[in-house]
Amino acid sequence: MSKTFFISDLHLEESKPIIIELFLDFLQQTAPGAKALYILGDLFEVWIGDDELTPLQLQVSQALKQLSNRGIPIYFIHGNRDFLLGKTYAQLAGMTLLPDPTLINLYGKQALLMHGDTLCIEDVKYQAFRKKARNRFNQWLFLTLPIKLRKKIANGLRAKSQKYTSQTEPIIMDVTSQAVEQAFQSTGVNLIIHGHTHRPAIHRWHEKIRVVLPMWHTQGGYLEYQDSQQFFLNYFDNNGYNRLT
Ligand SMILES: [Mn+2]
Repeated sequence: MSKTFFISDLHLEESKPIIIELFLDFLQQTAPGAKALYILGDLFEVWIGDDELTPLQLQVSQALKQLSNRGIPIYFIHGNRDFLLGKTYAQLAGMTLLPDPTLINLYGKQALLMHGDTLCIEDVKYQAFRKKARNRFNQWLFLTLPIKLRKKIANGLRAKSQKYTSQTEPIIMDVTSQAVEQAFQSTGVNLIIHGHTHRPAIHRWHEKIRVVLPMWHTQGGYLEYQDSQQFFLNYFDNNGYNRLT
């Protein structure tokens, strides 16, 4: 049986050693059983450029590279946290960067992969920020700044984002049905896989399926998609596995 794995929203950072450990474990024990691994954004909580790697970033790149060396291709779509992750790091980690969104052929079925933030169009303030942050010139400018200053700006943005998230209605920050419909219609797919909202679920609407990947807060989780077109959201912690169909 062949299967493909999808993960997102690990938000790796030094202050969450349990999640780091779960992920390294996943890469060593579980991911080698997959035909390919897709990371759909927010692998890291913060990313300010490829030019100065933290011990965590280095450790993760080595673990990813090990998996890729075992013959498991790894694909990466940027999240709203790690959108500055560049080709240098991707190469180091043995990952192939993909645009958001990306269409893939999943065992004969077309699937649309995305981080998911572009589906949250009701969040006007975030979308305005996203437009600025994804502007190539702005990114180039940011990356020319000294690392210390970049860290300061990133921390400021993070604090602002946390405050904003805590003060904004969750429904505003969720996907809107209009954007979801548009994504289905414009691509003609029946399957969308994304993360970002931290509301893991398998939504079914007639023949259309939208899988929202789990975030890694207290446990790990991933989508296992089998060549039989069966799929599962699997959760695990140090004590074992749980499966949600
Ligand atoms: Mn996100």
